[in-house]
Amino acid sequence: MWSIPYVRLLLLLALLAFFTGLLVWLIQSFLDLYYATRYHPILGGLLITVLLLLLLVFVAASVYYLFLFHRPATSSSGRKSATSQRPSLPDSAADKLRLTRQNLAQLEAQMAQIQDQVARAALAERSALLAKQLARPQLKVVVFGTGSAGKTSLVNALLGRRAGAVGATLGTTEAATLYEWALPGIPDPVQIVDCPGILEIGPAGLMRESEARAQAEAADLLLVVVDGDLRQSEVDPLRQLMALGKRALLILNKIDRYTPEEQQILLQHLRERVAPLIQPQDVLMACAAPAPIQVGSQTWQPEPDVAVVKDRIQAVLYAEGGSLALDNALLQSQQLGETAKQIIQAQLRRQAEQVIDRFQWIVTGVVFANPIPAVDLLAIAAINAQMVVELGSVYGCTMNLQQGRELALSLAKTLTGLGLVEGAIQLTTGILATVAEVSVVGFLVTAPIQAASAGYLTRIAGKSFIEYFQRNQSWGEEGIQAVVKAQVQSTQKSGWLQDFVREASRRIFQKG
Ligand SMILES: Nc1nc2c(ncn2[C@@H]2O[C@H](COP(=O)(O)OP(=O)(O)OP(=O)(O)O)[C@@H](O)[C@H]2O)c(=O)[nH]1
Ligand SMILES: [Mg+2]
Repeated sequence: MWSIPYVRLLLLLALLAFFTGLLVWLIQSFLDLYYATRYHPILGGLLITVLLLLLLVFVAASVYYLFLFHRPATSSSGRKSATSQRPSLPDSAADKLRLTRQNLAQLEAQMAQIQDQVARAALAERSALLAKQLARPQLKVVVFGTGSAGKTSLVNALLGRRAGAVGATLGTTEAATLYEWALPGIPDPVQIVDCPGILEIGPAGLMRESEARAQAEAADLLLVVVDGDLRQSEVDPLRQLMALGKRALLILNKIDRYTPEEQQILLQHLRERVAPLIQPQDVLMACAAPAPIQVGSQTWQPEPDVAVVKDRIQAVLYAEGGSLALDNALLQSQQLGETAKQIIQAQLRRQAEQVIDRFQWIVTGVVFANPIPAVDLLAIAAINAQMVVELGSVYGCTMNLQQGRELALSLAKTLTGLGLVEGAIQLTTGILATVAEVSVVGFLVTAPIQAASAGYLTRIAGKSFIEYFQRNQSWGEEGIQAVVKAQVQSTQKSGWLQDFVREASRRIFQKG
């Protein structure tokens, strides 16, 4: 059979021959025309120019198609299709290494901005570990799965010794345990990590699960152990790990509990469930600690059978170990950068919220002290201008009061355009009516209503500005209105206004 690249080459040659013939014919025709018109002052030159242009187009098109032909075709089989959900990484080892180092350097700068010492120390520890790993790569195989699936039994069987305690109850392995494992054909000893089980209930179970997940995230190769069909609650963490770019083998353990027919059905079913995250050849069966068999009055203890799993691990690490380690280091460095970014964002948000908090109370106090018949957005915008400047400085954007005023005014116009002023008055009137201490009768109530509405609108404005600064001083594709509406919805959903009105009536209105 002819291979596809060979057919493509033939097709390309045929096309080239056809177009060359066409070109020769064209040149001949042009030459004839040229000879016929060569003494004409304009037509002769024009024909030569057209001919040259045509030649240029032909050469450019040929170069382009030759380049396309030589580009490596993306394989539709093998690991690529199984990992279609993996993040894309550069091809060359040097690029991966360079990017990882770059990310680690960036992380240093990010860590310097983090105020929370615990979070900073945790990041520093992970980053130091990764740097050490880069300096002296050692492959890490992590055994992951639900409690009692037989993870420790599998580790023991692979190592050929009783390394970890095995037990029928959930939670036998309480902390991740690392063993060195010399595998034939793999230059350095591999690290194999036995994890506590996931999906166990209670605070201790949750703690153990988070440790198992952290280990899994650092794995070069994951062994996901199950002892039956996969539950949806098991598929979800698997999907998350695959999305992080993890390479995994799925091990159906305890196959001595099934007949050969049942084993095949289960295996087939599992292969379908995890496709395309895990390739069929990476879904394997094992019998890590077979139950003893009673033969008459005798008890016979069969040997563990994990040879298929061991062979596959060896083959994967042999063929892909180097690139798996580099991919893993790069992915981990990206993830650390992302975590640091989130911590910094949360920290900035907290600082920004404090600014908003302060201004919402200033505005409420000022409006309460100077009640006027209608909410005066212009007056509020004048105070909010300072809030915008302070919020900008939290996010590293220096702006003067005039710029702050312009932004505050444009937001005030949006609030009016969306009918939020009337909305705020209605909402606060309703809530104030339920706050027994404040009289809702007559003109007296105007001041609290105006004041609480102004405080609420200031908060909406402030939260909208957080979005604006977080997006590098942009309202995003959907514009200022969409941002404001989203803030209104989230503030209403949180029940913040009720608490605020109650607090305001206690702190300000009753004293007024
Ligand atoms: N029949 C059978 N039982 C097995 C097999 N592998 C493990 N077991 C049993 O399953 C139970 C749990 O085994 P462990 O290896 O402790 O399981 P684990 O996944 O490490 O459990 P945790 O550490 O609690 O999360 C033990 O009673 C084992 O004897 C197997 O291949 N066949
Ligand atoms: Mg265990």
